Amino acid sequence: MDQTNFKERYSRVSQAYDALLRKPNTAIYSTNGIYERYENPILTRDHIPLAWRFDFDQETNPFFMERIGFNAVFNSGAIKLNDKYLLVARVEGNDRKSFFAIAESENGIDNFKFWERPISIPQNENWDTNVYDMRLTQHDDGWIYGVFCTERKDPTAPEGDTSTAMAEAGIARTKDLKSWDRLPDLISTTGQQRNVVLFPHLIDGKYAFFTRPQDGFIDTGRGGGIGFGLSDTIENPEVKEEIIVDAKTYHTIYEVKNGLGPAPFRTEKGWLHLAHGVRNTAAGLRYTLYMFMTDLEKPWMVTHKPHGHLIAPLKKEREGDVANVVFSNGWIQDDDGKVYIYYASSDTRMHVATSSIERLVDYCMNSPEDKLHSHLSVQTINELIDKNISLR
Ligand code: M1P
Repeated sequence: MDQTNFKERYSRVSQAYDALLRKPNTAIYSTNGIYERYENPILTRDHIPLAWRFDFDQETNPFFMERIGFNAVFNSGAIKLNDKYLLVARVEGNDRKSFFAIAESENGIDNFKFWERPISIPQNENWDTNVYDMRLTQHDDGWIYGVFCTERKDPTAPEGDTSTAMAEAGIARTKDLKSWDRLPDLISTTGQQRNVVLFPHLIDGKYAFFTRPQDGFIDTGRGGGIGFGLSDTIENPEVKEEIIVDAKTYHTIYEVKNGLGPAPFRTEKGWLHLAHGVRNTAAGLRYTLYMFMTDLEKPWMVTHKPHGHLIAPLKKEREGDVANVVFSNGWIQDDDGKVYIYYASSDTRMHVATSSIERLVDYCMNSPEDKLHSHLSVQTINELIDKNISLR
């Protein structure tokens, strides 16, 4: 076959793209009973619209070659709006620049299709070099906020150092996800911030943020874990004091660092949180997802925390640009309590797992905690065995 013929290539590439967008997704039977994984990833670089990649003009692109390449689609914020399941995906080009683009599905599990254009985020005076990992919050004030990481070269980096970067929390808001206003970046007392999430309600008349203080770009250093702080206004956001909600802790799945995922869900029993935890291994950092619950009135106070991870990278999820990573910054709750957990694997592609508020609350409230020592883990297992023996 002639691989350079414009018409043949156009037809073949278009057919494959259309087939991918129509591909159904099926739940895999869950042995843990907490959530279901699905057979296929829901969003990949192959879902990028062809009009973003190819020049359709035979005069200027006689071989129908790709003109703009895309590397990955991952860490997506999520929201249900006008009955559509929407992901604000982190799209990474071959040039390594990430930006945001919205993909829409009727059912939240398959047939995700990108909107016609990516999002154009307005720039403040200090331009972003790179943006990623947007958390969406439908706030009581009527706006939908997107809080994301804005990355710029560290101005204090010594001459010749072309890689040391600074991470801060950028903030934009919208009513329709189409036009966005940019607010100033969040100011905090710590050097850098990533994984910042806006809480949906005011607390004592102030905007409340979950933060992740860090004193280096990769290394959180003295930043102790998932933090929390209040800002008087959202137009000039500044958190003057941060308390640690969930500390990084020796010999846990969040020993090196952790960070909140999406904005938490309110339930009758407390706030449900999804977060990522990072530990180090001989093969590099391993990112897994875990959950905890906080007090309804004091969302900065942890009330329940199951041991270990909820979702860890499995099989093909382990492969990708940054191997052995699962990361989530988006989930959706339906009116009937069904929960769609959107997670990325290995900084490469997006997946969905489904559960329910009822099941996740049960999981958080009734799973044993990490008691931080092997012999106590054995004791916990023996307690369950004893109970089961007594039922015989
Ligand atoms: O590469 C894994 C993840 O690393 C960062 O997360 P954290 O700040 O917790 O280390 C982010 O760059 C994230 O986008 C990425 O998926």
